[in-house]
Amino acid sequence: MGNNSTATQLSFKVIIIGPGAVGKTSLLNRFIHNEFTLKYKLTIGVDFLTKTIEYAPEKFVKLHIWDIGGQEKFKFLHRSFYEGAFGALVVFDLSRHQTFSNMKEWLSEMRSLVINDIPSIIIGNKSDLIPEIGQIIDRSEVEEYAKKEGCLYIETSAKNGDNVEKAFLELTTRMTKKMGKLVSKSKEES
Ligand code: G3D
Ligand code: MG
Repeated sequence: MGNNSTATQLSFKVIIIGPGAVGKTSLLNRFIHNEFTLKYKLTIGVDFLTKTIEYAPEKFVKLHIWDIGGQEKFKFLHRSFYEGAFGALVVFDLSRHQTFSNMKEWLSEMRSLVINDIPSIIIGNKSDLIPEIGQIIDRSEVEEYAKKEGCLYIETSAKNGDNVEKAFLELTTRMTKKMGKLVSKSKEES
């Protein structure tokens, strides 16, 4: 094969998790806009969306994004939901304090079910409400927690779009870096 060979397109499974009504589906809709195919997976009851993004000039990856949908409560389904995930967005709601501690449980459950450590971003969503209701969750506490867990922390608004694209891009960058490391490691070993 010469230089003309077309590279196979990378694709990653990404999961979006967190307590109910924090805005997971809204974030996904905001990110995907109208360029989405919605396939409802009856078997496991999750929404599955696909989007190809250009994460660097001329570099594309396809994201298969799994939204846990209304199945948050059915813990026995979580294992198959997590299977094969290569990146995660872990969401809480900046307007409801309880969702911050619930989100921590989601992150630790994910860590117990996903075999390898996968790039994860903690998202505080509904930042558009802060001017109205004030900063009810201490940002430095969230940042400290995120750092301890090795995650980036980003505040988003699915409503006005703030930082939504950024969150997915940051996650993609981390996943491609991780993939690059895995590839070079396997080359060293062979
Ligand atoms: P979920 O998928 O995590 O369960 P949804 O959450 O995306 O269904 O959103 C739950 C509710 O929060 C929805 O309101 C939605 O409009 C609202 N929401 C989602 N993201 C934002 C945001 O960034 N800002 C604000 N202000 N609201 C948001 P309803 O009233 O339809 O239940
Ligand atoms: Mg939802």
